[in-house]
Amino acid sequence: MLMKPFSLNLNFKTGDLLPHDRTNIRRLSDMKGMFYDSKSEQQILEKENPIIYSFSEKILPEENGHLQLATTRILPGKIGNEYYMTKGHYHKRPDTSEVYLGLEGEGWLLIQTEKGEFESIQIRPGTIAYIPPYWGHRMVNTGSVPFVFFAVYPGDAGHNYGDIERTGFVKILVEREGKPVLIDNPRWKKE
Ligand code: S6P
Ligand code: ZN
Repeated sequence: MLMKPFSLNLNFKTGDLLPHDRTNIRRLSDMKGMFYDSKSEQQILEKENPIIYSFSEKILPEENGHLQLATTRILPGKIGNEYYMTKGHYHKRPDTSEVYLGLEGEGWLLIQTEKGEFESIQIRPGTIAYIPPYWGHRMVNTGSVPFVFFAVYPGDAGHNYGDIERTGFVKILVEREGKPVLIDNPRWKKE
């Protein structure tokens, strides 16, 4: 069936995408074990369960030829000295790419292959980052305000979180003397 063209409204400051079909909220309890300082994680969870990020999606057919549209808002904050971040994922169809556009706040895109090749790209409002096929991706908020970005990716890309949950990322972003620094992830293991 032929789909009718449509338009949406994207608020560059807040990331609100209107109309959207689904908003997902990820709290610290949804990311157990993903921040390296498990002691801080536990101490925080005993008192509260903070929202780390939320993302809103326009649901489109999960088919080759279509595109998916989403905005993400990562709150400012840290667990221990590691900045709030997305879980990160590979695509279920690994030969699919993605485009990120920074809208508000600042952060870093961490990207890696399954074999452990690693790159990072600083994202500011107006930065477009191209994530080629086969690279896992995670965004990190290193600023003091919400970090908001827009994503476009193939309709049938899907998400594979399992590999990242098992291995984490090669490097993690932590605050040292008030500045973001990339350090080796002590938990990184090759498959
Ligand atoms: C989807 C795209 C984003 C993320 C969102 C949340 O391919 O990369 O919409 O889904 O930023 O991150 P994550 O890693 O929890 O899916
Ligand atoms: Zn993706």
